[in-house]
Amino acid sequence: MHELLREAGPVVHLSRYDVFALARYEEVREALVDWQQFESGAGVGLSNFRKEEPWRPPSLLLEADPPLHDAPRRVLTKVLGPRALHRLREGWAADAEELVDAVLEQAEFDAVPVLTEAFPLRVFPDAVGIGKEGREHLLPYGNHAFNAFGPHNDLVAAGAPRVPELGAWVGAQCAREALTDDGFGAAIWAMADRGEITEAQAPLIVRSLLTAGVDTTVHGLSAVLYAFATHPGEWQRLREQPGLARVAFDEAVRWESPVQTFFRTATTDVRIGNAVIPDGHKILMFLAAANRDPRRWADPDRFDLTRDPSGHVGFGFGIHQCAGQHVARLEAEALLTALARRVERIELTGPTKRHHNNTLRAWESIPVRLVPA
Ligand code: HEM
Ligand code: OVM
Repeated sequence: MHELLREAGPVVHLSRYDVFALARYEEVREALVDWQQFESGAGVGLSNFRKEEPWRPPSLLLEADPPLHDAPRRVLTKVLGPRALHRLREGWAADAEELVDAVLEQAEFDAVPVLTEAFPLRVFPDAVGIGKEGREHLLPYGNHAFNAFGPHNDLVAAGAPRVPELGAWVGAQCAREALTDDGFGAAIWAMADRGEITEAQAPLIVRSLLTAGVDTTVHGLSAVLYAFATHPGEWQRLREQPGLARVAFDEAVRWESPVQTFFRTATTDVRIGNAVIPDGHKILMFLAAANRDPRRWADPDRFDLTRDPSGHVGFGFGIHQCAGQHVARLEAEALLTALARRVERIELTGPTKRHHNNTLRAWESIPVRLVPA
């Protein structure tokens, strides 16, 4: 389908939803960068916030445009930046080693619950600084948030009944009093004390971390694990050169695009090629199609550690480019490094199963055997 969309033209009108689809690398990247003509404030899903009520108060990051976007973004850039993450590095590496040691006791297991969900859930909520109670709500909440970008189908309907309960729990975790004094959450509140953001903005910025920070890394780690399970030669390469862990993760994000799509809204009539996207219409950016566009990538369907994946749009591009990408890379580096040290081969032992989500390309089950080194 992605190939058909790319080959149909630089922009494709999808009549069922009256949206304009971009699937080529150049056009997707151009739309991501051009926040003036392609706004986020009307929502980055199918629904137009100017006409339809959002399912929760909009994100101050994802669903905001400059100048409102500026201060929250500056805050997250600092809070999730290299200096803050450096403090977590050793601890996360030790956590990964401990987890890998423990799973090597089992002959065969499902890598999704046991590794790719377990690791982010072990390190990320503590790094934000939320309490120990209720953490089982994080994945369902994030899953629903990614479904809620639309379309309004059975997946959204199935998640809707739990929104009051999950939303109330997430909201409560964002309060200053609910957060430890040494995490990302406290650092966001400290920015409010310094006047960088208001006290009303702080909890919503914490909410962004709890919404976007768990499911994404789970499915990103699943993607890289599945890639290695099905590309044993690339696993050997990583074992010989563990310094490739970060490149491997970015290549997996390019190859699989755990976040498949985001929308924008045209702020004026926008010409692309010979077509005009009318003011107020929705633009659907196929990040995954752009990440495999043969116009940009040689042999795009290959998972290949020798390629330079930089420039992929799996984390977006421009002013909204993923604020948590360094967190995601650090988690991946910790887990892959621990695995590369101890595991000779990753073998699939049964059929894998997809997890269906409107926005995420995700796994429900990846049965594996890890052959110890
Ligand atoms: C934005 C993907 C992990 C927090 C984005 C965007 C993408 C993305 C494509 C751009 C949205 C747009 O242009 O409209 C991913 C992927 C991840 C990941 C593939 C993991 C493999 C994380 C993590 C966090 C996070 C771990 C939090 C710690 C955010 C936030 C934004 C964002 C707050 C909004 C930034 C803004 O609008 O300025 N992410 N993400 N993400 N991501 Fe991530
Ligand atoms: C947010 C957010 C950011 C990125 C992705 C996302 C549900 C949410 O700021 O809440 O997906």
